Amino acid sequence: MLRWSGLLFVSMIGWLGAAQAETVTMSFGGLTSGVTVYEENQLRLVSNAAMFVSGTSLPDPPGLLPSSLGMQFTLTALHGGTFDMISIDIRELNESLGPQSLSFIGTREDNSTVQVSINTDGVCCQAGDNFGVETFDLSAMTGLVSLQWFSSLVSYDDIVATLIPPDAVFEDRFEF
Ligand SMILES: [Ca+2]
Ligand SMILES: [Ca+2]
Repeated sequence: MLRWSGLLFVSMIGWLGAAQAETVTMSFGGLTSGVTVYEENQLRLVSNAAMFVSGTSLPDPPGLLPSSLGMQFTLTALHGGTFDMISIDIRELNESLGPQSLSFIGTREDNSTVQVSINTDGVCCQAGDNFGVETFDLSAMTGLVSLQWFSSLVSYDDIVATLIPPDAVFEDRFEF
């Protein structure tokens, strides 16, 4: 008669159907002036100075108005995975300022970085011209754990990103 002389371990490792990637937008509908943390749709934006509400001269008010030049913004995601940037809407604070330059720095899980620099066109802020808002393509920035930038003389709206779920590993161990 066959007898177990010891313990038999069976390890089962499999892939669950991965959760779907989801594209979300931070459109600042719940922003209140004076905060340094704002969360919307699983995205978290943290600043080192107060964020103000930009209530006018945007196609989809409100937006985000920085309280000081050069203040730092850090965008992260709350869903536990990484995120791919898609775009951000930016306009100059007023027409006399001319084109504004910004550099976005994305950090990946392995601490490598990817940078995208943009320049606005200097045109602002007529209603017939989308208030001078431009949508900037940040889709080169994929697999991020954070996105960081220092503000210039601009306001912001509609930060769009795709949330990439963490790898869903199913592991179970049976003991007989
Ligand atoms: Ca908005
Ligand atoms: Ca513009």
